[in-house]
Amino acid sequence: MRPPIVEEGNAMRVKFGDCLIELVQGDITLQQVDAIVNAANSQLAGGGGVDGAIHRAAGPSVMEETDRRYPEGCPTGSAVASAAGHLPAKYIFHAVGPVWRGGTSGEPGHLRGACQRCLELAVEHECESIAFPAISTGVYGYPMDLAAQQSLECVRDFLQTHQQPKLVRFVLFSGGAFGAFARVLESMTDSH
Ligand code: AR6
Repeated sequence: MRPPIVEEGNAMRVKFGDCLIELVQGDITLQQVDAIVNAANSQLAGGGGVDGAIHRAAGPSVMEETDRRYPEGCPTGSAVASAAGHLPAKYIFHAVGPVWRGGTSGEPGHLRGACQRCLELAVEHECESIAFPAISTGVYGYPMDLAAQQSLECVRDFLQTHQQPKLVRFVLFSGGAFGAFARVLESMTDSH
């Protein structure tokens, strides 16, 4: 049976069992969810893009915590958790996506691994809701449509197996990113 699709403005929701995948256009630092995902680097050193925005909004306690708990950083294709400082969320999951090198250097597996580890962390930390940015699609150069395919497939497969977290939201910064994710999510509902 096709799951219901609800579209209103730049928002789209699709139910998978008891769980919801939601796409919105906006700023991830403003999301009222249990956990937000950061697109970090493997040194957890901070940087520009969404990483810079999250650390600025959360305050210095987050970097202090990641320096203390993860002095070795985090490997590409995985993620680590911290508290969320001044943000409305309870946790930040710092995910390290791959740098795009043409697609034959294991990039899809690494993007999926980072996404899946965040979902596992959400379950371990009893998060009912989690918000992702489009990991790797900025400085790391991953093509938006391919990133949307990997990320959404990862979430769909995880929800079908685990039935949690109840809400997985992708917060897309631009209309183009929103459109790319919406096309992939819509195509998934056809084969569901
Ligand atoms: N909310 C949601 N999405 C955002 C926001 C925001 N506030 N700001 C940017 N984006 P990027 P990457 C989008 O470059 O490619 C950093 O320096 C942005 O438009 O932040 O994984 C890290 O320290 C893009 O679609 O992350 C790493 O060194 C997406 O977030 C490196 O960049 C990801 O872009 C990671 O590169």
